Amino acid sequence: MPRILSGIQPSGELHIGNYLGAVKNWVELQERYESIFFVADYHSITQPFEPQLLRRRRREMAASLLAAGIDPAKATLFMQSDVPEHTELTWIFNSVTPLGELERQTQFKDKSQRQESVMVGLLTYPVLQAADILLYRGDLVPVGEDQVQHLELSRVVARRWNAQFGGGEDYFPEPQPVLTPARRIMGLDGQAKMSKSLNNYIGLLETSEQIWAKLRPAATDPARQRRTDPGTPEVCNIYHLHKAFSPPETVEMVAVNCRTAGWGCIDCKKVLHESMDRELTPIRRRAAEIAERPAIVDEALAAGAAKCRVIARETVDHVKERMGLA
Ligand code: AQP
Repeated sequence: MPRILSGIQPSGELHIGNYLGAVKNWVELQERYESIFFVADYHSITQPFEPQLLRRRRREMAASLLAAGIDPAKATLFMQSDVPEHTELTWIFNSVTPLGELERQTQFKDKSQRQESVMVGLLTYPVLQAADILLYRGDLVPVGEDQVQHLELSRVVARRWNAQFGGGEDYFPEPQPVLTPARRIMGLDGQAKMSKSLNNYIGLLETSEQIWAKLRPAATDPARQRRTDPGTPEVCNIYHLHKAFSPPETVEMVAVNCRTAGWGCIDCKKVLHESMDRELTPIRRRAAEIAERPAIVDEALAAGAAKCRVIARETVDHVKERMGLA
């Protein structure tokens, strides 16, 4: 059975961009693939962070993934730093990763611009990501569009290591991305990608009231200055959220009512809010159940780490052997 693998940073709360772009897909794919998912806590220290907050967010992210539908009976869930082989293989992969490839990564360029002093970890972030995937010799990686370039780097690393040390064998498969139709959800400002570290997101576990308070002022088609102005659904972020949350007949209705100014933007947002509530209410309910029984999270993470450590050690031992390090 092909193996899928993906992770998410505990750099903030799980938002609907992460959910629609990646996590919802994980939940579907766990039915059909051997699935490994992890909370990428080592990745999250590549940007400024507070230890107390990180400690809380790591747990919250694991709990949110379980609430979103990751089922420990079907998939393996673990905390990245519980499996030390991730950093061990990263160091090894540093020796087959061209510096120029890292400097070209769009995410590095974006995030380094937002920081006064840039740490090496931000540059080598994709090498850790290559190690995350290749440790488990993952075939498919369900991610949002923003991660596609990083995944290309994982393929470069796999190819280079295989060529230099594989002994004629492609030990590491070249992982392929799996994208959802909602591959890039924009933030509520309609300007930048929805992001944990920008204040432009709707948290997956926010209450219905909190979501409405964010949806109400959210950016729409700027051409609709007045209620009677017709709009272009394709340029409106709210329309794209409808495509992710509303049934096809509603999406159709939204498009017609936007083009004809049949609805105002608030009418359209009210319908979206109902659709979101339909999908998110069961997730909020599960989150509340998990909060009552925190052992669910501990048990899932402990079992996941124990299983992954065995696979990861085997890979690193093989790699060290091939490279003359053992
Ligand atoms: N806006 C988005 N639309 C679609 N998919 C998205 N993803 C993130 N934002 C969007 C996907 O979610 C998964 C987990 O993301 P991550 O935590 O590894 O890192 P990220 O892409 O950097 O996510 P954020 O929310 O933007 O976090 P910060 O602000 O900390 O950088 C990935 O599969 C990602 O593609």
